[in-house]
Formats: sequence, C-alpha cells, structure tokens
Amino acid sequence: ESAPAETGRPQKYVGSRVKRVEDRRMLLGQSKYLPDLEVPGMVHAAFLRSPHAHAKILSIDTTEAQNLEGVVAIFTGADIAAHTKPLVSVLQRPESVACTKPLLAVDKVRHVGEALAVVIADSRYIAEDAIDLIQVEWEVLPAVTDAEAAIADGAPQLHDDIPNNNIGHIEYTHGDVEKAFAEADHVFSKRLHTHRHMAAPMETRGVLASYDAASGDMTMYSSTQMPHFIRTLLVPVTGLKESQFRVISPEVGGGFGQKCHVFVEEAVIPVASKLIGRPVKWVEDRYENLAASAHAKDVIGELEIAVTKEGKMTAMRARYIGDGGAYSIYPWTSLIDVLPAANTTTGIYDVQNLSYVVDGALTNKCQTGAYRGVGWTPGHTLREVLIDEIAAELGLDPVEFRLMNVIPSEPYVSASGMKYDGGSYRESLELSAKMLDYEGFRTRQKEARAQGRFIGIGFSPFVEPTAWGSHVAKANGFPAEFYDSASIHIEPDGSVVVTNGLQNHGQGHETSLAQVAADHLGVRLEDVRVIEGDTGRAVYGMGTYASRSAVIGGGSIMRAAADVKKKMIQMAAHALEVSPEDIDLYNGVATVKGVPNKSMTVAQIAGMAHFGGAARPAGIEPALTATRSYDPPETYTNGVTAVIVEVDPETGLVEILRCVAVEDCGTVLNPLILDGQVCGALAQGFGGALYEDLIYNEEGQFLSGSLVDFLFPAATEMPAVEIAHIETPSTVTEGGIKGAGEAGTISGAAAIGNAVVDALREFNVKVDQMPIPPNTIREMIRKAQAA
Ligand code: MCN
Ligand code: SMO
Repeated sequence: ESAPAETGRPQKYVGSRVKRVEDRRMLLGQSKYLPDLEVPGMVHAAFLRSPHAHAKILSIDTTEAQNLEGVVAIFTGADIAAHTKPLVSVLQRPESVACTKPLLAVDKVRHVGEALAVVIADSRYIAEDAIDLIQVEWEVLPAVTDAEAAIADGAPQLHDDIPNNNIGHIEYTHGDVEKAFAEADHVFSKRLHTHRHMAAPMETRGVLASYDAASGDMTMYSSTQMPHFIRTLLVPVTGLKESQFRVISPEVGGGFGQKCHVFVEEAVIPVASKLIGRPVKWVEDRYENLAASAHAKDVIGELEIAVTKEGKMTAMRARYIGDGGAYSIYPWTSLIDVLPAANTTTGIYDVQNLSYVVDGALTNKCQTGAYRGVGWTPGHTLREVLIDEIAAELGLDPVEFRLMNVIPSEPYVSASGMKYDGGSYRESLELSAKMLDYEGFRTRQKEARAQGRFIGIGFSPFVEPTAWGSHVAKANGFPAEFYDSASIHIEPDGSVVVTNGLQNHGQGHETSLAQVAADHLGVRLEDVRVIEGDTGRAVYGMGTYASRSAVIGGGSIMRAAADVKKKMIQMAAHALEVSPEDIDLYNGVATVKGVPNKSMTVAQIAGMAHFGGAARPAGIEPALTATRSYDPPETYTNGVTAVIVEVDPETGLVEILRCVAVEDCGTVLNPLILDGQVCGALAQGFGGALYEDLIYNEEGQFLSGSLVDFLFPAATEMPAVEIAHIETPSTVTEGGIKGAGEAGTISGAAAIGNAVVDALREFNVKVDQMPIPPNTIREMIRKAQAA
C-alpha cells in the first residue's frame, strides 16, 4: 500500500499511510535499549538518595561501603564537585532568577530522592548493598510543600541566593484590561489546581559512559531526546570537548518530554567513567524515575473573564503559580509550565485584552519540567472548564458560546503575541459536534437520565503551539536556538542516507521523514534511510520535543533534498544530452520528458557522481550531498477533543463512552502515525484527568513511589478514539506542515472535566482540580450538596 503508482503524477509518499519501518525490529524484540547495551569492562552505578525533604548533610562516611568486596569507587558530592561545575538554570530574560543544582548534593538536600553519592561496583547488586552501608548524619530542616506558602514571607528558604523561593515573577498586559472589566456586564472567575503528574515513560532513564584515555574520547549512551544538545550543555559541566564527545541515544522507550532535559546522572556517569578509567552504566529504577527525574504540570491557575450581556468575552486576567520543586530544571527552567500556560491563556478566542501574572515557586519536591503539552495543559483546562461554567450561568449552549467568540480562520495575532498561522477553529468545533450528533444528544441525555444514568458531554477546542523556532525561544528567553539541520548523501549505489539532529523515540521519524525525503528527491522510499540520535553519525540539531520534528526536520530535509535533486538532474541532463528542464526525476528514475525510453536510474546518476570522472558535467563537484538548516516561524495546530462520559454518582467512577478527536496539523505526512500520536497524547490527557497524582505529605515525604501508588491508564481504560482530520496547510512553514505530538495531552483533561460536570448537572458540581478520581468526584458532589 506504500508505494506510489509507477506512473501518474505527482509522486506522493507524503500523505499516505505507510507502515512504520521501525516496527518490525520492535515487535520482534530486536531493538536495543540502553539496558541492553554491554561494553567490555563495564561496571555499574547506583545512587545514594535522600530520605528527607529538606536536611543538612552533617557528615557522610563511606568507609564501610568502600570495603565491601566488588565496590570499585564511591564519589560523594564534594568528590564530584572537585571535577565539575554545577547545573545553572536561567532564562535569558530579566525576571528569571538563576538556580544552581549541584550534580550530587554537598551540604544540603532539598527533596526526597535527591542524589548525594554514587557507588560504582562490579554489579548493580553490590552497588545497592554498598549504598546501604554509607552512613549519613543529617540535620532535618523544615520543609515547604505548598507553592503559595513557599513564595509567601516567612517560608523556609531553599536556596541562599533565591529570595522568596521564586525563580521568576513575570507580569504582562496587552490592551485595556481594566477598562474591559469595568465595562463588562458579567465577570466570572475560577481557580483550578492541576496536580503534579509526570511522563512516566515505559523505559526509565539511563546512561552508559565509556572514556578512552588513549584518545581522550568519551562515548556516552543516554536515553535522551536530545543527544547533540545535551552534549553541548555538558561541555561546561564536565570539561569535555565536543569534538571528542559522542552522545548516542539508542532506542528510547518513550520520553514524552521527561528526557529533553540534562539530568545530574548524565553528568556524573561520564565523569565517573573518566575518573576510574572504566565504562560505567546506570539504569534508573522505577522509584528513582518517580521520585527524582522530572515531575510536571503542577500549576495553580486563577482566571477571570469579562463578558458582555450578548455573550462576547472581552478580557481575561490570569494568574499562574507553578510548583517547580526543589530545583529549576536544566536547561529550560521550571517556568516551562507557567510561561506556556500564560501564553495560551486566550486559546482559540478573540480576546484582545489580557493580563497575566506568573510565579515560579520552589518547594521541597522533585523538580518539574517538560511533559507532553507542558503548561498548556493546566492553562487550557482552567479556561475551558470556566467557559463551560460561564455558558451554564448565562444559559447559553457551550458550543454556541464558543463559536460566538472564536477567532477567524485567517492568520491572527493573539493578545499574548502569538502569531497563529490560520486554522479551522470554527470548522473543527462544528465537526466534533456533528460527529457526536450533538443535536440529538440532549434528548439522549434525558432518556438516559430517565433510566437512572448520568451521561454528559464535554468539548475542549485547543490550539497546540508546535515547532518553536528561534524567535519564539528568544521571546520567552529559552537558552537555545530552535533551528535544526538535515544532511542528505546519496551513496555510490544510489541508496540515500538522511541524517538530522532530531531523535526518534516513538514518533516514526524513520518512516515519515523518509517519506518527505523520497518525495522531494524523487527516489524510492525503500532506498531512503533516516539516521538520528547519534552525534557521531548525524548532523547537529536540537533533538525532538515541542512537536518540532515534522516541521523542522521535514523543512530542512526538503531544503537539502532540493539541492541534491538539482544536482542529480544536472548530471542526468548532461548524460542524456538534454537541458535540465527536460528531465523528470521521479521514483528513482530520471526520464527525458516525453521520451520514456531515454532515462537513467538514480543508481546510475550516483555512480556517475562518485566515479564518473570525465563523464560528469564540467564545473560540477563530485558526490551528491547537501546539508541545510531550517528555523521556522510560528505555527499552531488546532482541533477539538470531545467526549461523552457516564458518571456513577454513587461510586464516582467515570466511563468514557465516546471520544472524538478532530485534528488540524496542516499538511499530514503520515496519517497512520499521526493517528497513533493523537491516541497516545489523549491517553496521557485522560490519565491527567482521571488517575495521575504525585502526592507528597506535609513533611515532604513522597507517597507515590511505585506504579501501585501512581496510576495511569492502560489500553483497557482507553476508549476507542474517533479521529477526523482537517488539513489547513500552514501559511508560513515549508510544505505547510504543522506539528502534532501534544494535542490530546493539552485538551483531554478539560473535555473530561466538562463532560463530568455536564453529567452531574443536577448536583451542580464544580471541577477545581485535576485529576478527578472517584473519591474526588464523590467529594465534589458532597461539596455541592453542602453549598
Ligand atoms: N506527523 C504527521 N503529520 C504532521 C505532523 C506530524 O504525519 N503534520 C507525524 C509524523 O510521523 C511525525 C509524528 O507525527 O513523525 C510526530 O510529529 P511532531 O508533531 O513533529 O512531533 P515530534 O516528532 O517532534 O515528537 C515530539 C512529540 C512530543 S513534544 C512529545 S512530548 C511526545 C510525542 O511527540 N513524546 C512521545 N509523541 C510521542 N510518541 C511516543 N511514542 N513517545 C514519546 O515519548
Ligand atoms: S514535552 Mo515534548 O518532549 O515537548
């Protein structure tokens, strides 16, 4: 089904449901993940981690542990600090306050699970046993576990150089917000706390580093989403030189944003390998991943909306307080949640008066960082749940109310300054309503109620910012440039190698980006090999996150392909004695237009390019290769998640009866992969709505340290998703592509929240937190009844 017709134009792999080339090795268990890797002489690491939320380290005694047979070395915080620099996390904007994280804690620990020593031993078992033999004397300090309390006066200070435990107080205003509120007929407000949850990738983190003293070369395997960029960021930390530092990301079993940071373990393990002169491997266990990687989306949001009596929203005033945990994550900072939440406050609505205040609190919990949908999720959930409340208060239909306020489908600049590149905002909402037969729904709802059933419908139309380019990075102060590059080589036999700086960890790049290359080169798909995730083999780039690979990877491949194709056509024209305009290069064959039997294969052209000597046209360099970069302007995907749920008010259980996903990500590369992205993102959105909650008690003890305590949905909890695509090509990106990786995780919780409220309409419940597991739904009903 994959190959385009041998004849007939235009050639198009892009847009077809090509099966993923990477699946065979995965389904057969042949993929090599980090834990599968073995290097001769390899030893194993385990980390000593804090049992306290906040404590001084008075002394640390490793003598007994050192003496255990099989222990190779032990490094404390002070030992590692002597050879490294700490991680310093700061945005390039004046409000951002720098936060320093030692690689291993030296004087003080600031959350349960923080690493303070590493043991290297012949086996992981021995290393773990030695960990138990290390004696630490602690002075336990009072912990702060509430974000609002943390930034209030008098809270225990976590870092000497961060007053008020606040890594950034940011204020923004656009338009005349005061006036709009003063003139409004109605003002509605809401507070909603999205609790911390996390990516919880099936594969945990892990590092294997091997230093070769003879050459000075470091090879590091890490389960990371950004091999080149962590290498760059580790240079000042480790003192290694980039030209002698190869980072390889093997098969990665899910990242979901968690693995697009630089973690202390990724610095400690290579440094330890260099110090002991042996390869060192560390594979994170599940407790470590839950307690000490990166949590996410812990945001308290408050939103006020001004509305006229005609139902037009005129202004929004928002406040977002993020709970960043004990350290501002490196390199993006823990403002990675609150800033995106603030930026998308107005969503798909035409509201030009906006103000927001953002605070980045630090508390004695695990750091928070990027996780699919980042802070768009909590901001979006707050707005969309409030919008349903407003519609109910005003006696308006929630879909109608939204349509009365929707932005035009043409390019539009939001009050926060985002440049939407056009989309199907109205159309997608109408389509989702149609797919759920919304017209007939209220009747069906009444009938169900008559039978004692509580069903409800919830709509959640979203914008998904994707593929941030460098100017978006700059506007926010993110410490990176967001271009990427692609390199294309046609080998002498005509087979094609595409490399880029992205990292495929489930998004099907080996297939979808090969489709782009094949189309734009005019070669056969089966001749294209896409290589990513290895600084030793692939051209430099920033890695895969922020739904950037289809747009930026695709765009740089298109550019490089155009250069290589032009050269192939020049060669073929020369050999076939026609002018380049007369050559049609398609599906691996260059043919003289109108003369089907006068042709050359790409293999013949490649042979000529590499070994053709005098047969090549004069003035044209040998070989067929090009490297190009792409740094896109802003592009925004849009769509709607809409669900029908049934709620049992007795037990608080929610069942998703139907789920509709309308997605508009411009030009679609591969609908099969895209559908997988849509469903996967929704599973995570629904997890955040119904199950996932990382809990600390008041002393800062972590209560969610296993997958028995931290629940997420499995296939059995997922509804069948009915997917529809609208294709509004981007007006600004190469090929009209927009990104698509995060939609369901942004929009899923609001859809569930709205549907639950709708199902329980007669109880008049309100959603003021996420998730809403059964006990919370019971609590919501009790609260509403008491009011
Ligand atoms: N796609 C398409 N047409 C488009 C856009 C995308 O066909 N217009 C398809 C392509 O096959 C593309 C894939 O969807 O390869 C994802 O594209 P894109 O939106 O560019 O996202 P990235 O490839 O940059 O992946 C990052 C994104 C993010 S930010 C998170 S978080 C996430 C996600 O991808 N993590 C994932 N999806 C994941 N899927 C898996 N299996 N594992 C993760 O860790
Ligand atoms: S959270 Mo996705 O890796 O941007």
